[in-house]
Amino acid sequence: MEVSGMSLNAKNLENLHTQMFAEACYSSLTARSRYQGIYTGLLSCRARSCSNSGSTMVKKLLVDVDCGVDDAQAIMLALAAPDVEVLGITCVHGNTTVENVCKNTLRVLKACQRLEIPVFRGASKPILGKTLSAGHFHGHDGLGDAPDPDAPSLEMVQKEGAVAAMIRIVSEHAGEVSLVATAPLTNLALATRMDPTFPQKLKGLYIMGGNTDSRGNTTMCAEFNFAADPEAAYIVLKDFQCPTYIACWEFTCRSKLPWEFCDAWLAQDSDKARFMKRIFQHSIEASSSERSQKEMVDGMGFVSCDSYAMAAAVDDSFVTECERVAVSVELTGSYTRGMMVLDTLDMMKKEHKAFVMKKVDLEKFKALMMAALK
Ligand SMILES: [Ca+2]
Repeated sequence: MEVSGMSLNAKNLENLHTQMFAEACYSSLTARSRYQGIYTGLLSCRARSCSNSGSTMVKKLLVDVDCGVDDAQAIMLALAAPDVEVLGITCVHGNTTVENVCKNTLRVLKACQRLEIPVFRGASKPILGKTLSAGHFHGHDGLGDAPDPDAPSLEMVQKEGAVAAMIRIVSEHAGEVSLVATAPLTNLALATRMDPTFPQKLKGLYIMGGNTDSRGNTTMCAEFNFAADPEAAYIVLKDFQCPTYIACWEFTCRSKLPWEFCDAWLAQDSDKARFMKRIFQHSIEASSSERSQKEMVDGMGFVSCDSYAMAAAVDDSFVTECERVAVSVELTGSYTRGMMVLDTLDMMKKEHKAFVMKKVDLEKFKALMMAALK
Protein backbone atom coordinates (compact mmCIF):
# COMPACT_ATOMS: atom_id res chain seq x y z
CA MET A 1 0.00 0.00 0.00
CA GLU A 2 1.23 3.47 -0.75
CA VAL A 3 0.63 6.01 2.00
CA SER A 4 1.19 9.71 1.35
CA GLY A 5 3.80 9.01 -1.30
CA MET A 6 5.53 6.35 0.83
CA SER A 7 5.32 3.12 -1.12
CA LEU A 8 4.76 -0.02 0.93
CA ASN A 9 4.51 -3.40 -0.73
CA ALA A 10 1.43 -5.15 0.67
CA LYS A 11 3.31 -8.39 1.48
CA ASN A 12 6.15 -6.56 3.20
CA LEU A 13 3.62 -4.56 5.16
CA GLU A 14 1.91 -7.76 6.29
CA ASN A 15 5.26 -9.26 7.37
CA LEU A 16 6.10 -6.07 9.20
CA HIS A 17 2.76 -6.14 11.01
CA THR A 18 3.27 -9.78 12.03
CA GLN A 19 6.73 -9.05 13.38
CA MET A 20 5.58 -5.95 15.24
CA PHE A 21 2.49 -7.69 16.59
CA ALA A 22 4.62 -9.84 18.93
CA GLU A 23 6.22 -6.72 20.33
CA ALA A 24 2.88 -4.99 20.63
CA CYS A 25 1.59 -7.72 22.93
CA TYR A 26 4.18 -6.63 25.51
CA SER A 27 4.52 -2.95 25.02
CA SER A 28 2.41 -0.11 23.75
CA LEU A 29 3.85 1.72 20.81
CA THR A 30 3.87 5.45 20.45
CA ALA A 31 3.49 6.98 17.04
CA ARG A 32 6.78 8.76 16.38
CA SER A 33 6.18 9.92 12.87
CA ARG A 34 3.39 10.64 10.52
CA TYR A 35 3.79 7.21 8.98
CA GLN A 36 4.17 5.12 12.09
CA GLY A 37 0.57 5.85 12.99
CA ILE A 38 -0.61 3.34 10.42
CA TYR A 39 1.28 0.56 12.16
CA THR A 40 -0.02 1.43 15.60
CA GLY A 41 -3.57 1.69 14.29
CA LEU A 42 -3.48 -1.74 12.71
CA LEU A 43 -1.62 -3.25 15.65
CA SER A 44 -4.16 -2.00 18.13
CA CYS A 45 -6.84 -3.77 16.07
CA ARG A 46 -4.85 -6.99 16.21
CA ALA A 47 -4.13 -6.62 19.89
CA ARG A 48 -7.84 -6.32 20.56
CA SER A 49 -8.72 -9.31 18.39
CA CYS A 50 -5.95 -11.26 20.23
CA SER A 51 -8.28 -11.62 23.19
CA ASN A 52 -11.06 -13.04 21.05
CA SER A 53 -9.51 -16.27 19.83
CA GLY A 54 -11.35 -18.06 17.06
CA SER A 55 -13.06 -14.93 15.81
CA THR A 56 -10.24 -13.32 13.89
CA MET A 57 -10.95 -14.91 10.52
CA VAL A 58 -14.48 -13.64 10.06
CA LYS A 59 -14.91 -9.93 9.42
CA LYS A 60 -17.80 -8.61 11.47
CA LEU A 61 -19.55 -5.70 9.83
CA LEU A 62 -22.22 -3.30 10.92
CA VAL A 63 -23.64 -1.39 7.97
CA ASP A 64 -25.36 2.01 8.09
CA VAL A 65 -27.28 2.82 4.91
CA ASP A 66 -29.74 5.19 3.24
CA CYS A 67 -30.58 2.33 0.92
CA GLY A 68 -30.49 3.73 -2.57
CA VAL A 69 -29.28 1.65 -5.48
CA ASP A 70 -25.56 1.83 -4.69
CA ASP A 71 -26.20 0.98 -1.03
CA ALA A 72 -28.04 -2.07 -2.36
CA GLN A 73 -25.02 -2.93 -4.47
CA ALA A 74 -22.71 -2.50 -1.47
CA ILE A 75 -24.89 -4.67 0.78
CA MET A 76 -25.02 -7.40 -1.87
CA LEU A 77 -21.24 -7.21 -2.26
CA ALA A 78 -20.79 -7.77 1.49
CA LEU A 79 -23.28 -10.62 1.64
CA ALA A 80 -21.46 -12.45 -1.17
CA ALA A 81 -17.94 -11.86 0.17
CA PRO A 82 -16.25 -14.80 1.89
CA ASP A 83 -15.68 -14.73 5.65
CA VAL A 84 -17.89 -11.71 6.22
CA GLU A 85 -20.65 -11.59 8.83
CA VAL A 86 -23.13 -8.72 8.67
CA LEU A 87 -24.31 -8.27 12.26
CA GLY A 88 -27.00 -5.78 11.39
CA ILE A 89 -28.05 -3.00 9.05
CA THR A 90 -29.03 0.37 10.46
CA CYS A 91 -31.11 2.75 8.37
CA VAL A 92 -31.06 6.52 8.15
CA HIS A 93 -32.62 9.30 6.07
CA GLY A 94 -30.75 10.25 2.90
CA ASN A 95 -31.51 9.08 -0.61
CA THR A 96 -35.13 8.73 0.46
CA THR A 97 -37.20 8.67 3.67
CA VAL A 98 -36.04 6.41 6.47
CA GLU A 99 -39.21 4.35 6.05
CA ASN A 100 -38.32 3.71 2.40
CA VAL A 101 -34.73 2.98 3.45
CA CYS A 102 -35.95 0.28 5.87
CA LYS A 103 -38.23 -1.19 3.22
CA ASN A 104 -35.49 -1.11 0.58
CA THR A 105 -33.01 -2.80 2.90
CA LEU A 106 -35.52 -5.58 3.56
CA ARG A 107 -36.10 -5.92 -0.20
CA VAL A 108 -32.36 -6.30 -0.78
CA LEU A 109 -32.06 -8.88 2.00
CA LYS A 110 -35.02 -10.75 0.56
CA ALA A 111 -33.42 -10.79 -2.90
CA CYS A 112 -30.35 -12.34 -1.25
CA GLN A 113 -32.43 -14.68 0.95
CA ARG A 114 -30.83 -13.14 4.02
CA LEU A 115 -33.82 -11.77 5.89
CA GLU A 116 -32.41 -13.15 9.14
CA ILE A 117 -30.08 -10.13 9.28
CA PRO A 118 -31.69 -7.57 11.63
CA VAL A 119 -32.68 -4.19 10.21
CA PHE A 120 -32.99 -1.15 12.49
CA ARG A 121 -34.72 2.19 11.92
CA GLY A 122 -32.61 5.26 12.65
CA ALA A 123 -32.77 9.03 12.29
CA SER A 124 -35.39 10.46 9.96
CA LYS A 125 -33.77 13.90 9.72
CA PRO A 126 -30.34 15.49 9.92
CA ILE A 127 -29.15 17.04 13.19
CA LEU A 128 -29.58 20.54 11.74
CA GLY A 129 -30.57 21.95 8.40
CA LYS A 130 -32.95 20.82 5.74
CA THR A 131 -33.58 17.23 4.73
CA LEU A 132 -32.30 16.33 1.27
CA SER A 133 -33.28 13.50 -1.02
CA ALA A 134 -31.70 12.04 -4.14
CA GLY A 135 -34.89 11.06 -5.95
CA HIS A 136 -33.65 12.48 -9.24
CA PHE A 137 -30.96 9.79 -9.33
CA HIS A 138 -32.20 6.84 -7.24
CA GLY A 139 -35.94 7.23 -7.87
CA HIS A 140 -38.34 8.61 -5.27
CA ASP A 141 -38.47 5.31 -3.38
CA GLY A 142 -34.67 5.03 -3.49
CA LEU A 143 -34.68 1.85 -5.58
CA GLY A 144 -35.58 3.17 -9.00
CA ASP A 145 -39.36 3.18 -8.39
CA ALA A 146 -39.47 -0.40 -9.66
CA PRO A 147 -42.73 -2.07 -8.59
CA ASP A 148 -42.32 -4.76 -5.93
CA PRO A 149 -45.71 -6.06 -4.77
CA ASP A 150 -44.03 -8.74 -2.63
CA ALA A 151 -41.82 -6.38 -0.64
CA PRO A 152 -41.34 -7.51 2.98
CA SER A 153 -43.49 -5.75 5.57
CA LEU A 154 -42.03 -2.97 7.69
CA GLU A 155 -43.12 -5.11 10.64
CA MET A 156 -39.87 -6.99 10.05
CA VAL A 157 -37.91 -3.93 11.18
CA GLN A 158 -36.59 -4.46 14.72
CA LYS A 159 -38.31 -2.73 17.61
CA GLU A 160 -34.93 -1.57 18.94
CA GLY A 161 -33.82 1.73 17.39
CA ALA A 162 -30.74 1.97 15.17
CA VAL A 163 -28.61 4.06 17.54
CA ALA A 164 -29.26 1.79 20.54
CA ALA A 165 -28.60 -1.27 18.36
CA MET A 166 -25.29 0.15 17.08
CA ILE A 167 -24.10 0.79 20.62
CA ARG A 168 -25.24 -2.64 21.83
CA ILE A 169 -23.81 -4.64 18.91
CA VAL A 170 -20.45 -2.89 19.00
CA SER A 171 -20.26 -3.32 22.81
CA GLU A 172 -21.02 -7.04 22.49
CA HIS A 173 -18.13 -7.43 20.03
CA ALA A 174 -15.77 -4.71 21.29
CA GLY A 175 -12.74 -4.29 19.04
CA GLU A 176 -14.07 -6.65 16.40
CA VAL A 177 -16.64 -4.72 14.39
CA SER A 178 -15.97 -2.59 11.33
CA LEU A 179 -18.67 -0.01 10.73
CA VAL A 180 -19.41 0.73 7.08
CA ALA A 181 -21.31 3.99 6.65
CA THR A 182 -22.70 4.66 3.18
CA ALA A 183 -25.18 7.38 4.13
CA PRO A 184 -25.49 10.69 5.95
CA LEU A 185 -23.68 10.15 9.26
CA THR A 186 -26.58 11.11 11.56
CA ASN A 187 -26.87 7.72 13.30
CA LEU A 188 -23.12 7.57 13.95
CA ALA A 189 -23.04 11.08 15.41
CA LEU A 190 -26.00 10.28 17.67
CA ALA A 191 -24.34 7.03 18.77
CA THR A 192 -21.20 8.81 19.93
CA ARG A 193 -23.30 11.41 21.74
CA MET A 194 -25.28 8.66 23.50
CA ASP A 195 -22.14 6.62 24.28
CA PRO A 196 -18.81 8.47 23.98
CA THR A 197 -16.97 5.12 24.23
CA PHE A 198 -18.74 3.85 21.08
CA PRO A 199 -16.04 4.90 18.54
CA GLN A 200 -13.17 3.38 20.53
CA LYS A 201 -14.89 -0.02 20.53
CA LEU A 202 -14.84 -0.14 16.73
CA LYS A 203 -12.19 -2.03 14.81
CA GLY A 204 -12.49 0.41 11.96
CA LEU A 205 -14.76 2.87 10.19
CA TYR A 206 -15.32 2.91 6.41
CA ILE A 207 -17.17 5.92 5.04
CA MET A 208 -18.45 6.77 1.59
CA GLY A 209 -18.73 10.52 1.64
CA GLY A 210 -17.03 13.86 1.36
CA ASN A 211 -14.77 15.18 -1.34
CA THR A 212 -11.13 16.05 -1.82
CA ASP A 213 -11.14 18.58 -4.66
CA SER A 214 -14.16 20.69 -3.66
CA ARG A 215 -16.18 18.94 -6.36
CA GLY A 216 -19.83 18.77 -5.40
CA ASN A 217 -22.55 16.45 -6.61
CA THR A 218 -25.32 17.96 -4.47
CA THR A 219 -24.24 21.53 -3.89
CA MET A 220 -21.40 23.27 -5.71
CA CYS A 221 -18.84 22.10 -3.17
CA ALA A 222 -20.42 19.22 -1.26
CA GLU A 223 -20.95 15.52 -1.80
CA PHE A 224 -24.41 14.17 -0.96
CA ASN A 225 -23.78 12.23 2.28
CA PHE A 226 -21.91 15.10 3.91
CA ALA A 227 -24.25 17.75 2.46
CA ALA A 228 -27.25 15.86 3.87
CA ASP A 229 -25.93 16.23 7.44
CA PRO A 230 -22.79 18.38 7.72
CA GLU A 231 -22.97 18.53 11.54
CA ALA A 232 -23.05 14.73 11.78
CA ALA A 233 -20.05 14.43 9.44
CA TYR A 234 -18.22 17.02 11.54
CA ILE A 235 -18.91 15.12 14.77
CA VAL A 236 -17.88 11.77 13.30
CA LEU A 237 -14.63 13.04 11.77
CA LYS A 238 -13.80 14.75 15.07
CA ASP A 239 -14.79 12.06 17.58
CA PHE A 240 -14.06 8.74 15.86
CA GLN A 241 -10.45 7.90 16.65
CA CYS A 242 -10.48 4.37 15.19
CA PRO A 243 -8.79 3.67 11.82
CA THR A 244 -11.01 5.59 9.39
CA TYR A 245 -11.07 4.97 5.65
CA ILE A 246 -12.93 7.42 3.43
CA ALA A 247 -14.06 6.82 -0.14
CA CYS A 248 -14.65 10.37 -1.38
CA TRP A 249 -16.72 11.46 -4.38
CA GLU A 250 -13.86 12.28 -6.75
CA PHE A 251 -12.05 9.03 -5.88
CA THR A 252 -15.13 6.95 -6.68
CA CYS A 253 -15.49 8.75 -10.03
CA ARG A 254 -11.83 8.17 -10.86
CA SER A 255 -12.24 4.49 -9.95
CA LYS A 256 -15.26 4.06 -12.22
CA LEU A 257 -15.89 0.89 -14.19
CA PRO A 258 -16.79 0.84 -17.88
CA TRP A 259 -20.47 0.54 -18.77
CA GLU A 260 -19.55 -2.65 -20.65
CA PHE A 261 -18.70 -4.19 -17.27
CA CYS A 262 -22.10 -3.10 -15.96
CA ASP A 263 -23.83 -4.75 -18.93
CA ALA A 264 -22.05 -8.07 -18.31
CA TRP A 265 -22.64 -7.73 -14.56
CA LEU A 266 -26.41 -7.31 -15.01
CA ALA A 267 -26.61 -10.00 -17.70
CA GLN A 268 -25.71 -12.75 -15.23
CA ASP A 269 -28.36 -15.46 -15.10
CA SER A 270 -29.49 -15.08 -11.49
CA ASP A 271 -32.42 -13.70 -9.51
CA LYS A 272 -30.05 -11.20 -7.87
CA ALA A 273 -28.92 -9.85 -11.25
CA ARG A 274 -32.52 -9.56 -12.43
CA PHE A 275 -33.42 -7.72 -9.21
CA MET A 276 -30.50 -5.32 -9.69
CA LYS A 277 -31.43 -4.72 -13.31
CA ARG A 278 -34.94 -3.68 -12.26
CA ILE A 279 -33.89 -1.30 -9.50
CA PHE A 280 -30.87 0.14 -11.38
CA GLN A 281 -32.62 1.07 -14.64
CA HIS A 282 -33.73 4.50 -13.37
CA SER A 283 -30.19 5.44 -12.28
CA ILE A 284 -28.64 4.19 -15.50
CA GLU A 285 -30.96 6.49 -17.45
CA ALA A 286 -30.32 9.36 -15.01
CA SER A 287 -26.57 8.91 -15.48
CA SER A 288 -26.79 10.26 -18.99
CA SER A 289 -28.60 13.45 -17.96
CA GLU A 290 -26.87 16.79 -18.37
CA ARG A 291 -26.86 17.25 -14.58
CA SER A 292 -25.17 13.89 -13.96
CA GLN A 293 -22.58 14.56 -16.63
CA LYS A 294 -21.65 17.81 -14.89
CA GLU A 295 -21.39 16.04 -11.53
CA MET A 296 -19.02 13.37 -12.79
CA VAL A 297 -15.26 13.75 -12.48
CA ASP A 298 -12.89 12.62 -15.27
CA GLY A 299 -15.44 11.28 -17.72
CA MET A 300 -18.47 9.02 -17.70
CA GLY A 301 -18.83 5.45 -16.48
CA PHE A 302 -20.39 3.13 -13.90
CA VAL A 303 -19.77 4.47 -10.38
CA SER A 304 -21.12 2.36 -7.52
CA CYS A 305 -20.03 4.86 -4.86
CA ASP A 306 -20.94 2.94 -1.72
CA SER A 307 -19.39 -0.30 -2.95
CA TYR A 308 -15.85 1.14 -2.68
CA ALA A 309 -16.19 1.72 1.07
CA MET A 310 -17.69 -1.76 1.46
CA ALA A 311 -14.96 -3.43 -0.61
CA ALA A 312 -12.31 -1.77 1.57
CA ALA A 313 -14.01 -3.19 4.66
CA VAL A 314 -14.29 -6.75 3.33
CA ASP A 315 -10.84 -7.03 1.70
CA ASP A 316 -7.76 -5.57 3.43
CA SER A 317 -5.76 -5.64 0.20
CA PHE A 318 -8.34 -3.73 -1.86
CA VAL A 319 -6.96 -0.25 -1.09
CA THR A 320 -3.54 0.18 -2.68
CA GLU A 321 -2.90 3.87 -2.04
CA CYS A 322 -4.14 6.27 0.63
CA GLU A 323 -3.46 9.80 1.73
CA ARG A 324 -3.15 9.95 5.50
CA VAL A 325 -4.44 13.34 6.56
CA ALA A 326 -6.58 15.03 9.20
CA VAL A 327 -10.03 15.87 7.86
CA SER A 328 -13.01 17.95 8.87
CA VAL A 329 -16.13 19.47 7.35
CA GLU A 330 -17.05 23.07 6.58
CA LEU A 331 -20.22 24.01 8.46
CA THR A 332 -20.75 27.70 7.81
CA GLY A 333 -19.62 28.62 4.29
CA SER A 334 -22.40 29.98 2.11
CA TYR A 335 -21.07 28.04 -0.89
CA THR A 336 -19.02 25.38 0.91
CA ARG A 337 -21.23 24.06 3.74
CA GLY A 338 -20.78 20.28 3.81
CA MET A 339 -17.47 20.32 1.94
CA MET A 340 -14.78 18.04 3.34
CA VAL A 341 -11.65 19.87 4.43
CA LEU A 342 -8.22 18.21 4.21
CA ASP A 343 -5.66 19.65 6.61
CA THR A 344 -2.61 18.97 4.46
CA LEU A 345 -0.74 21.78 6.26
CA ASP A 346 -1.44 20.16 9.63
CA MET A 347 -2.78 23.44 10.98
CA MET A 348 -5.45 21.76 13.12
CA LYS A 349 -2.71 19.81 14.94
CA LYS A 350 -5.11 16.88 14.98
CA GLU A 351 -3.49 13.62 16.08
CA HIS A 352 -6.06 11.42 14.36
CA LYS A 353 -5.55 11.17 10.62
CA ALA A 354 -7.96 9.52 8.23
CA PHE A 355 -6.96 7.25 5.36
CA VAL A 356 -8.37 9.00 2.31
CA MET A 357 -8.59 6.38 -0.42
CA LYS A 358 -6.67 7.19 -3.60
CA LYS A 359 -6.23 3.98 -5.56
CA VAL A 360 -7.73 0.52 -5.33
CA ASP A 361 -7.35 -2.85 -7.00
CA LEU A 362 -10.03 -2.62 -9.69
CA GLU A 363 -9.67 -6.27 -10.71
CA LYS A 364 -10.53 -7.28 -7.14
CA PHE A 365 -13.41 -4.81 -7.22
CA LYS A 366 -14.81 -6.34 -10.40
CA ALA A 367 -14.58 -9.81 -8.87
CA LEU A 368 -16.38 -8.71 -5.68
CA MET A 369 -19.07 -6.95 -7.72
CA MET A 370 -19.57 -9.93 -10.02
CA ALA A 371 -19.89 -12.27 -7.03
CA ALA A 372 -22.51 -9.95 -5.50
CA LEU A 373 -25.06 -10.85 -8.21
CA LYS A 374 -24.17 -14.53 -8.70
CA1 LIG B 1 -25.80 5.62 0.23
